[in-house]
Amino acid sequence: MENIQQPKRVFSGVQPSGVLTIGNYLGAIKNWKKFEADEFDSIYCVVDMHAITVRQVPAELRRRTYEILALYIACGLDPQKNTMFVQSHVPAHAELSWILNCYTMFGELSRMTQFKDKSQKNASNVNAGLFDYPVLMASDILLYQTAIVPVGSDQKQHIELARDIAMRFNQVYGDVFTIPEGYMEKNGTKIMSLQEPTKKMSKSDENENASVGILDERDAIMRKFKRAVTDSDTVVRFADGKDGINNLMTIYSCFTGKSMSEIESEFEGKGYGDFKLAVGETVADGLQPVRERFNQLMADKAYLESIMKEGAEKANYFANKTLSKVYKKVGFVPKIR
Ligand code: ATP
Ligand code: LTN
Repeated sequence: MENIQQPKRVFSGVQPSGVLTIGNYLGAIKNWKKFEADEFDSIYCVVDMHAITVRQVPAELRRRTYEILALYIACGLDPQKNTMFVQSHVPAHAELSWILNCYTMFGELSRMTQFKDKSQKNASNVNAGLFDYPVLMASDILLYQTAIVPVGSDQKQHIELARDIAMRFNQVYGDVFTIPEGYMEKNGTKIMSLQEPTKKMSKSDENENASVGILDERDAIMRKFKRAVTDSDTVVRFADGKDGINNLMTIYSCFTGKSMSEIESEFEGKGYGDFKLAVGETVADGLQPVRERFNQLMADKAYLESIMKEGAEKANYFANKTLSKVYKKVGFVPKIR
């Protein structure tokens, strides 16, 4: 008999915790398009439950949840070919999370660098959810029997933990979970701050010149690139210690598809000023269609809601299959109907 291969499940998510940056775009969303091929079955989530690990203004959280969904589509994802949904619409995420908490060690969570960073940044609100964040993320991934998780490199440690939890559970109960693998591009998995190029560009950075938003206007984009921190050298080349220039070259390369040596030749004999201008223009041009599509989508809430609804129905179906299996394995009495 012909061996019909099951499509591989792909899962990823973004928090509606701020305005998305070109870091989120290049490190994550832009790369998801390739998983629309037949051999994959992709699910993208707006992880609102993760977002509340840091205090959010409710009306803003609601608006941003719509915005992230609109951005998924505006960045090129076809809602017919991908399942898109909102995390809090699928209760199984919270339910599995509780179970997996009992299979995750305190020591493991204490070692998570994101927890350490965020505890420092939010010193007055180091809540249990912030500590437990990676377990909810493991639940997101494992509920859908995910094989591939496309993310930026800052999420590597969380994916490793999700794998460890899955293996630990499977060792006790048999093959319940697929063991997921992180997927990172060679280029663009860590876009750096334009102001402190040794730090990751982050949507929650207070310095607005540090990050470029996917929805920034052309003027703002040009201004931010003009002000980007570089070095005292004058040659556009990719080299150790040239963090600012390396970062700008990476961004330029992601938008144009040019290699580092092609970029070096293109700007031979030209100064940083010309280079920054070119990067700004390329980024502004590249994002223009995204911004236009985004504005159209945000004007049609009913359409976005129809996608959320359909996505949640599919996601609930898949997620509940895994959750029932887990409940049975750990010894819970099935619901009496
Ligand atoms: P926050 O600053 O609120 O912690 P964030 O900007 O890190 O958020 P997330 O929602 O946590 O964004 O991440 C969404 C996706 O974007 C993840 O896959 C993450 O790895 C990726 N990502 C975030 N920042 C960058 C960056 N600077 N470079 C590349 N990828 C990134
Ligand atoms: N922690 C992730 C967001 C996230 C995620 C996920 C990514 C939550 N659940 C599941 C991939 C798969 C972040 O990017 N900060």
